[in-house]
Amino acid sequence: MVVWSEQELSTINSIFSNLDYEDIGPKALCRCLIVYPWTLRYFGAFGNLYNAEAIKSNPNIAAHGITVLHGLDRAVKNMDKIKATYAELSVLHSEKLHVDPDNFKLLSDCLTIVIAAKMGKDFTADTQATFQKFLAVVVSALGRQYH
Ligand code: HNI
Repeated sequence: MVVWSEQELSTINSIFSNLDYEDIGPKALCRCLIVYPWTLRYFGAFGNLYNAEAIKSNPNIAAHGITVLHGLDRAVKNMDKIKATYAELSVLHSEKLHVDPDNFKLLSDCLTIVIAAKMGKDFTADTQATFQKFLAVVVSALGRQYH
């Protein structure tokens, strides 16, 4: 089981309670799709994703970025049982969507960069360490139902 210090819990709660989901979610997903274009393959039904401008102005991508970011709320609310919390989403991504689990890490790195840019000097090394620990646990939980 993952152990969280009071400091880590408070850092995670503070990041998420100040998060602008409508801004950060789309930016993180767009960055992932632009920097790692092979991740576009899962979004064939989302309309025009021809280039970076098309990706950034695609309303389906923006909406999905918000959905994914809200997907992290489940972890924030269940810090003591993150693995169990993502069991169902892990099965969905594996068996139905066939998303390569390596991509979870790519998206989480993009999210870290977007949040760092937004928080500026408040995104200290300690904040980064805690946030990356949090995302690593989520990524591991999402990858758990793959076989
Ligand atoms: Ni992901 C659907 C959460 C990473 C491709 N994804 C979801 C849903 C949530 C979610 C929540 C909606 C489920 C539902 O409808 O019941 N995804 C997350 C989280 C992460 C993640 C928390 C990692 C941090 N997903 C990824 C990655 C990809 C991805 C890295 C592909 C590169 N996800 C999808 C696709 C769907 C999806 C595709 C279905 C979209 C649709 O509406 O058709």
